[in-house]
Amino acid sequence: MIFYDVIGDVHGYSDELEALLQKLGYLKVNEVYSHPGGRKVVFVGDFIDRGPKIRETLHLVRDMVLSGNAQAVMGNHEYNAVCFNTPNLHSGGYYRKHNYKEIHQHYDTLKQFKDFSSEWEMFLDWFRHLPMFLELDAFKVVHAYWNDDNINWLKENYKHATIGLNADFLQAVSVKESIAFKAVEETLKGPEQELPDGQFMVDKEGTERRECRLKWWSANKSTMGEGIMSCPDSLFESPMPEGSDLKIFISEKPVFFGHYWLHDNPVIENKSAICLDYSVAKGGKLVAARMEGDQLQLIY
Ligand SMILES: [Mn+2]
Repeated sequence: MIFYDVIGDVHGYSDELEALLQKLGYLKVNEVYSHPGGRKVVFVGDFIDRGPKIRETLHLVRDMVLSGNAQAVMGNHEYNAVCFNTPNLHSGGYYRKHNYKEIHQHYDTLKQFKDFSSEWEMFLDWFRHLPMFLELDAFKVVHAYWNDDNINWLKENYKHATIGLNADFLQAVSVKESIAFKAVEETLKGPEQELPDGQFMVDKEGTERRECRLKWWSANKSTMGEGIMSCPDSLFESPMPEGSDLKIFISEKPVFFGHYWLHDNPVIENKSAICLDYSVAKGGKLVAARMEGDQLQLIY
């Protein structure tokens, strides 16, 4: 029986990652972190962008994966990096635009790999072959959202170990409204909820948006304040818009995910769906879920 520690979004904060691994009892042996009791780590993705030590983070995580001490799923930032670096032979350019917005989001990674381009190619190739979900004996892992239809589509169509994110796959996903687009977009970025007419929220880039991130894992969706992220104050007590998915997510095996930039102290709201992203890249905490049989503990 192998026991696991699932770790949230690292975003280039390798010092915090090392501190957490040490707290969890992992030791650096022959340059790679491993656990003397045979425990393994699962990473929920989003290793790059934002933080000061992106290269160090990637080396640490990839070395743990290649030596069998960890598994990792792809985050939207790894997916975006692959798209940013893959030429679109159908319409020119790349599968992710190279405008100011995209460059700004990706800037810390570009800067830190400026003199290490062949190393960056190696990591990009590793990203191309990361799974988008994991289903283990006792739990499941995904970067943003577990939806059985999306996961089943990925099982059939995304062969991470062999083909991975090749140009054909990226082309299929680039067609908005396709099943491929929905499966990848929602799995890596989560489902969205449209606000009622005339309402909008202001995102972290200062852009007005009618689409909000749906708190799909929320154990209570009776008001918009509980059902969506960054809910405008004026809508906090309003009921969720008609047609919203108000079902409470239930899963026999807990689903661990990251992506949502939660803050305050880590809590388990819904035992079926547990977010581990507590915004280490915004002064928050890097969080692990320690699984021991049926026991689950958040460590940070
Ligand atoms: Mn993310």
